[in-house]
Amino acid sequence: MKERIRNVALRSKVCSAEAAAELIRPGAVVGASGFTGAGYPKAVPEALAGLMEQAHARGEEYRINLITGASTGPQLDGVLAKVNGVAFRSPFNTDAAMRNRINEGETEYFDTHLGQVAGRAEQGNYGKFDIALVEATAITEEGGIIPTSSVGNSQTFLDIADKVILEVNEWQNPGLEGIHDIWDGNVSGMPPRDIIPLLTADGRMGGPALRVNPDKIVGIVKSNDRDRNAPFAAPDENARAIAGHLLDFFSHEVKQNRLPPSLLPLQSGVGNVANAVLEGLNEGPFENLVGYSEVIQDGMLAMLDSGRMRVASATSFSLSPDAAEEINNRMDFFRTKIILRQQDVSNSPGVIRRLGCIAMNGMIEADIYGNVNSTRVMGSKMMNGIGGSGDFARSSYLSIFLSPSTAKGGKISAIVPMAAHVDHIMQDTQIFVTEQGLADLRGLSPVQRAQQIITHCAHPDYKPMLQDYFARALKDSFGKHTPHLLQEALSWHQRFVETGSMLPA
Ligand code: 0RQ
Repeated sequence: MKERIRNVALRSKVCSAEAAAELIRPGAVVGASGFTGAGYPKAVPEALAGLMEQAHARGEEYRINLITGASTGPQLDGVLAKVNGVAFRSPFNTDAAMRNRINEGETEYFDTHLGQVAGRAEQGNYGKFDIALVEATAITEEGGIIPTSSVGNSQTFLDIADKVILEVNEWQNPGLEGIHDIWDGNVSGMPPRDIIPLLTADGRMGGPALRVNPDKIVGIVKSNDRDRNAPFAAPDENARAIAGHLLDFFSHEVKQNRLPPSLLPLQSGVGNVANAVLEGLNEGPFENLVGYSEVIQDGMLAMLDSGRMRVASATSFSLSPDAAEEINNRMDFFRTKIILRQQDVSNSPGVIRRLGCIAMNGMIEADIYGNVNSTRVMGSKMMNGIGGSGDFARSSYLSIFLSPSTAKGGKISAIVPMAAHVDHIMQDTQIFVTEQGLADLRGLSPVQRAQQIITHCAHPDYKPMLQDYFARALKDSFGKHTPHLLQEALSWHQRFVETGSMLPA
């Protein structure tokens, strides 16, 4: 641990996870590190869950408000959800136990554009932060905090919280030191804010460590536990078909001189389809690629390894156990090709627009006009959250949404008459790809967009139903600009809720 806690004065603050957890009082607002299952605190939340369980058994309320970078893992969201220990959660969650609490209405939840969380926290939208709880790889001689497998909002939480608890995790590779680029410009504080001087995806602007006032540190806890690192499913036929359509589209765009031969900085969401696209790119004709995204997943790692991708910038890893082991074994190689930044930098609309990213994200459903629901199943049940999809979709050079044309064994169509919730308005969506094909909606009106989406993206089981709806809407809609039959527009969702399928009996 001496190598990990190199600041001698701070060694006196080492304490047990239980002692640190006691400092997190009922009702506390806690800002924790962690993004897509990487770099979140593990030992203190588990101890805190124990305290909560005992308090709840005594009939006392012991819950916190938890704000993070993005999703965490079972040792944070999972354990706290199990004891119903979170009153309010933001901005992103993928943990199944927490999702249940959210959808039962027991935990208040608000998903937020991930690039905007730091600014909202600075503005006081979440109340006063009592505790910053941050996982560290090491503490430097000068007292700087080397983050672990994600950066997220940690710098902001360290700045604005009253007290700081650090978890120094020995499982995290010490070779992570130097991979981060922590910039001290004003990205999310009181305006006017600084211009982020990032002109290329591989630019570096700052140093390797987060800054913290040592007087605020009330506990340093040693831990030794792995990140969530969930495995990806191997790409299925649909995912491969989607990747194929997209690669053909990129080739076409290069031929038309609308994209350079090495494409533009790639943003890719998490999930199996996004990963399959990256695998496809790794075998495709494009060289010298660059990643400017929020997460580095297996597919990007493979592209860095093969040399297909030159460099990747993100705020976090999101790796399978195999890929995590790979990077741990070859950290010296990957550290020269990967940069992890604060999430208000990785997801900054200004930087995304300047670099001209290609945004590729998954979706729950799109309506015939290309309004996208990324988050709420049947309009009311939270899946994960908007994540960074909005940061990238609106500001990128190309905004692409990818999805199988059906979900749940064909009982749900991903293309519906009207989206039951809208995360991305049609002005922010350009290209849709399902296994059926690709719809290029650039420059089209709503009616023209609907014709393209229905023709190229809908599943054959649902296409005639969509054509029928659209034809009747063109005739009978109140307005003919974005035609809808209001009484029928959400009837597919209602049918699913009532019968378990969007298909008529
Ligand atoms: O659920 O696992 O229970 O079967 O959604 O769906 O098809 O595997 O696709 O992994 O790409 O996820 C929108 C959720 C898609 C994701 C979403 C069900 C489906 C399955 C997963 P099961 P797939 P993906 C960068 C960008 C928002 C955040 C974002 C997401 C599960 O892409 O969270 O983009 N996006 N961030 O069965 C009911 C439908 C459905 C449906 C899919 N129409 N109705 N269920 N599913 N479509 C990352 C970050 O921001 C951190």
